[in-house]
Amino acid sequence: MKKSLSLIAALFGSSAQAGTFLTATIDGSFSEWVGVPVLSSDGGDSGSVDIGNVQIANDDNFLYISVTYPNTLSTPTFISIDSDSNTATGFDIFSAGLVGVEASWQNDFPFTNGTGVFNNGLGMSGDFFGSGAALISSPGNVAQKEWAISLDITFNEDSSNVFDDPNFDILIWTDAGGGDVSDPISYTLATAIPEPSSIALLGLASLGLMRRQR
Ligand SMILES: [Ca+2]
Ligand SMILES: [Ca+2]
Ligand SMILES: [Ca+2]
Repeated sequence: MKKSLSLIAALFGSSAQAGTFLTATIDGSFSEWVGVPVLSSDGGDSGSVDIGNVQIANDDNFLYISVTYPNTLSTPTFISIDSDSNTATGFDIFSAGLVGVEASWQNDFPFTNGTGVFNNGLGMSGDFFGSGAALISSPGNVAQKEWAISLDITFNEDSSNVFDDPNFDILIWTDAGGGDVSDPISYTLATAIPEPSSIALLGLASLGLMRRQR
């Protein structure tokens, strides 16, 4: 009985703490983002590109990111991922001590970072275009953008998967003007929440298990 109860607790516990399971369409229309938690809110900086609200979601195949830009200036936008959530490895953006990133995108263009090296030239492999490029809704200056990044991409350096660890940190930033950064965002890849019917089945299965153990 203890076993079946802890299994149920683990299933519900993990879905509550993880990110948002959602399939976004990279089309410059943002209705799917309504209701997705805002993980960093930093609008209101004057001057150049102002990183506003950042939302993140994923499905089984892609990581999705949405960023708003209150003054519609939005290029360039950089996405950087600290794949091991360790500030001591990878590159420290703006030497701010917020992240130590290993994988980055300038708008949609992919590149990799080494420890103390902004671009180590080794790159990534996988979707899109075989180079780990991101799919972006618009390259120009707009009030909101969305991205898709494949969860299958690998580092050329050692063929390891960028998203081997489902827990990682993300920084959205720009070097335009005086520069702007989001908060460092810790994200955990979400897994599909069981359908009500499968939850009911799970309940029945654990009832059966409890009976058998009596
Ligand atoms: Ca969309
Ligand atoms: Ca900002
Ligand atoms: Ca790191």
